[in-house]
Amino acid sequence: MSKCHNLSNQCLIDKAQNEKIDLVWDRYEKMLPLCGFGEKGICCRICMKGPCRIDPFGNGPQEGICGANADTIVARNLVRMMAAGAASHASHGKEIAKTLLNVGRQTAKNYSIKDPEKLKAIAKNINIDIEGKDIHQIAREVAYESLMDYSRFEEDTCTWLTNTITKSRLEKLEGLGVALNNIESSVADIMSRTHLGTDADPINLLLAGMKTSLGDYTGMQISTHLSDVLFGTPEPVISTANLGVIKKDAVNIAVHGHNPLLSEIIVDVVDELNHEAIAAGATAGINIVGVCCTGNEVLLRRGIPMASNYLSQELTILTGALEAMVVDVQCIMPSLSKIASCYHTKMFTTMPEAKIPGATHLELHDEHALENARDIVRQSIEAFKRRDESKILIPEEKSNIIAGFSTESIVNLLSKIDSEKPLRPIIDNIVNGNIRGVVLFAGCNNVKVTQDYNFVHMAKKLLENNILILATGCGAGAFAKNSLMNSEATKEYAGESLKAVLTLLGKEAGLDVPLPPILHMGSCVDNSRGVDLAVALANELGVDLNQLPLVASAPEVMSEKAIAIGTWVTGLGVPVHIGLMPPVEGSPLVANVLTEGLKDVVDGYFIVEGDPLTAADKLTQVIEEKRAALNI
Ligand code: BF8
Ligand code: SF4
Repeated sequence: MSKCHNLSNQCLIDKAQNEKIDLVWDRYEKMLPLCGFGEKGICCRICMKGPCRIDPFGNGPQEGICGANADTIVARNLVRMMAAGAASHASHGKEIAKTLLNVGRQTAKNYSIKDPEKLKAIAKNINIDIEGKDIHQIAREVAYESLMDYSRFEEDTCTWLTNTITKSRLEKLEGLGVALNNIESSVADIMSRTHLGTDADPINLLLAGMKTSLGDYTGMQISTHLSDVLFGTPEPVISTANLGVIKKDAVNIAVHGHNPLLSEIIVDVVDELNHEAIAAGATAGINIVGVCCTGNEVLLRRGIPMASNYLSQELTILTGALEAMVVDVQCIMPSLSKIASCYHTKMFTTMPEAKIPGATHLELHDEHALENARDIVRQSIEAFKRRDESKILIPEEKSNIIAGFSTESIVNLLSKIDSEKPLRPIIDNIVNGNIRGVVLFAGCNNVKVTQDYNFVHMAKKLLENNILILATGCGAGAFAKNSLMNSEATKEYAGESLKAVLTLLGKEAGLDVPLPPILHMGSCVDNSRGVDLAVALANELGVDLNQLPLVASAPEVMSEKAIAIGTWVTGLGVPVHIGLMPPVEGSPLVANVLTEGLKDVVDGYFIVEGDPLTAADKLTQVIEEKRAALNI
């Protein structure tokens, strides 16, 4: 078995070439040069008089056939991206809320309330009186109240927005008219106002975009916290990451996508079916591995190893040792089914809204979830028998990681040091400068950047500058795969004062080793955990979010969801770095609003910087400016 020492597992890319299988990088090459109009956001397909495109050099048309100019077209396209992101995160949350409702009604027999204390804490937080109510009634009421955020017609602000941000931030957002009352109507509003001949004012459009992006945030809060109720709140857990987690002697099943409703149940049935895998010749039994955010979900709660983040998802099949690729929703390359057909790998789709030609559709239903999971595992065991040994190439690389840093687990850990005020040790170290600030890394991989390169190089520089890092989504995947989420990374990369703090905190919290310098907080929807921690710190310090020495970064940004996330983070007052320019350059006005104008309105703004080391310097500078303004 040969070794891969490349960030992108080069040996499997070479293998694909030998086997004449196109991967994401090949398809990208074939697509070049990319359409310049599309890249700048100045093509419009909103009606059938077009498509229209604006000449960015000023020689050709400056207006579409209806008279829409570049500003209108760019703003319309951009806010439609935000609405798509919000719809994705919101529907994820809605599925989880509906499952909680069914658990409350005791009709979802395959799910249960794994963290009743968290359910009660949520009820309290969203002003539901729990006195004298049994746990199922509380579940029903919490689920109903959450589902109201999708269906409210009164003008009251969404419950999960109102109760999760600082008071002053809420007032600011309400004052601007962007604190929404209903997630789904905010998405519908974008679709309606961007229809031909409705909203042509770029600023008005962008404000609506901010509103729907806050709907994205609201949906994420619901997804994260109700998932914790159903599947457990993450606690620190030790695991491994990268393609080396795929085992030659096991029935390997990858769970991929975002929604933990099926993957959790698949993990549940492993023990009972392990003997069947062994009987089929897989001496190591069944090995579940994670891809993308479903992977993050089961990593945090169950310690399931992480095989891949977004860009290398196809490579899991190229190992020749993957029996099944089980997907739910979002960020699943349609190419997977074609590549699976070149191997013995079974590909399963499981959600009614996400079918892929060539895949076996085995739909997940509440009442049959266990049977569905057993069926998938048994078909995977059958697939194992059809393996072609000559096609197996599993890279050896895998990194040890510590994951599972929910806000609750951080507070629990720190309460061993100060039970009265658990966040105090972090705050004291931020105030005294041992920790200069915090960067939350989120977002995707993008084929326009060498996979994980920006994440890794930015992080190393920031750690050296004594900046603590939180991570979610494919950012967390990048750090996990590249050995940046363990105690050794603290010793190797953290600056002296950060290293001392993490060593001391690890010791005082009863661990033998330093805390990792990058805390894995979960999947993309778990960016809500980062907000929860920031809100707790802000409240403790008596400041608003925009005053904290805190910055977010998505250095390999790609998806519409990431655009929505970045936008609401700016809405919460926090600067956001992105490593690639979104499709807005065709309108200097819109580009300017995002990088400058937003600052005056919501305090947050976008910083666009492609070079990771320069980006790290810029973020360090922002953090130092925030510190100076706080007089610390
Ligand atoms: O929700 S980071 S590529 S997997 S969109 Fe997708 Fe981007 Fe990855 Fe998770 Ni988030
Ligand atoms: Fe062209 Fe206007 Fe139709 Fe867009 S909406 S395609 S700019 S005519």
